Amino acid sequence: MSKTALITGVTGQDGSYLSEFLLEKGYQVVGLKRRTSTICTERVDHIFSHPSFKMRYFNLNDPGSFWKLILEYRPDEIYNLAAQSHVKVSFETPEETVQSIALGTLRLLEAVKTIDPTGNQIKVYQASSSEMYGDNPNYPFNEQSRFTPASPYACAKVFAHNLVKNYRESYKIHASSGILFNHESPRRGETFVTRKITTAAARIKMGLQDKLFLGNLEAKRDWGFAGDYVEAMWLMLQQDVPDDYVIATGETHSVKEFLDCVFDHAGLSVDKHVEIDSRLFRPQEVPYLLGDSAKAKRILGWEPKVKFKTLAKMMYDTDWNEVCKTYGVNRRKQA
Ligand code: NDP
Ligand code: GDR
Repeated sequence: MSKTALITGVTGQDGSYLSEFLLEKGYQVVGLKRRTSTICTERVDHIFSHPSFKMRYFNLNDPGSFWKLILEYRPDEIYNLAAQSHVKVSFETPEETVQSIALGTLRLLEAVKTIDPTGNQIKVYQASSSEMYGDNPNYPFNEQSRFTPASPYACAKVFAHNLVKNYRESYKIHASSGILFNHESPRRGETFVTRKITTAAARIKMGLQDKLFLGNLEAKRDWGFAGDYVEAMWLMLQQDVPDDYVIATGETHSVKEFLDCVFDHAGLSVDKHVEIDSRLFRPQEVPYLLGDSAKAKRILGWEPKVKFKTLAKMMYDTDWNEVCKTYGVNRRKQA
């Protein structure tokens, strides 16, 4: 019998890669999406008619909506990916952020604990984040490193992370948290810095815009490829014992390095096209993130495959091809 997985946040970057990954493994995938005023399913449209894929409405702020779905599908695995996931936006909408991440996770854990009191049937994956380390200066970060969250988003993720541990220890539910460092892809949301850079570079190259406005270029991130990271989520739920795992590349690069890499590849001048806009700085910054995923390598056998420069070029090339498809070959020749 094939396994059934429920994925919250299926319309997001990770939800789409994880759905593909699980469908290839023969899972029945039930993707949960919230209602939005415009259709925003483009990341999963290509699998919509797959016979093992279903999409259902839910909302993390509406516990009844996922209680019903857990009872209806009796999933083997639940991947809790839904969240207001933008760090800077979390300073502007802290309550929505905390509701979706902290209370959303609590509601999900309560449902699992009550529906599966033995903890034998449902395994849960929680999307924890490297943002939880905040401005802790003692990198590289592993599962023992101290959390010093520096945004409402990170505070909510720490809350959810601690809850998962607490429910695991108190009620023996099989819940694991992946402390994932930044992971990107051509499907990354356009307001995160990597994709903002690659979409703008492609548009500048095509002559559709002239300037790219950015905030802090000095911040350093441990950037990996989302396609590699969803495998780690799945591996965590295949273990007999639930636990926490850091998932990272072990390399860190500044925003400036990512920008230079993309603009070099596109044949564009940073000096001519990029300007700093103070409105894009955050009330508190996370200056330096570097992960140590030795535990994931040792226990899960997981290692990242895609490297920094390959990732940056992959993202730019996809955006460039998209711009060419939309605006035509003639314009491409002029660019
Ligand atoms: P995205 O922002 O791409 O996707 C987030 C998903 O959550 C979307 O499907 C969104 O729906 C949904 N969502 C937001 N709020 C609600 C709500 N109240 N109820 C129901 N659904 C909601 O994030 P990613 O795919 O990049 O990340 C997945 C998870 O992993 C998130 O929890 C994120 O915080 C975490 N994470 C991400 C990292 C990364 O580098 N990508 C690193 C570490 C952790 P809609 O499409 O309608 O907006
Ligand atoms: P982050 O990703 O905050 O690390 O959270 P983001 O790409 O938003 O920022 C990375 C760094 O770039 C700097 N920056 C800018 N950021 C954005 N978005 N826009 C800009 O114009 C800009 N200019 C500079 C930021 O200040 C920051 O230092 C992501 C999200 O996916 C979270 O959900 C996840 O938990 C963490 O990664 C790990």
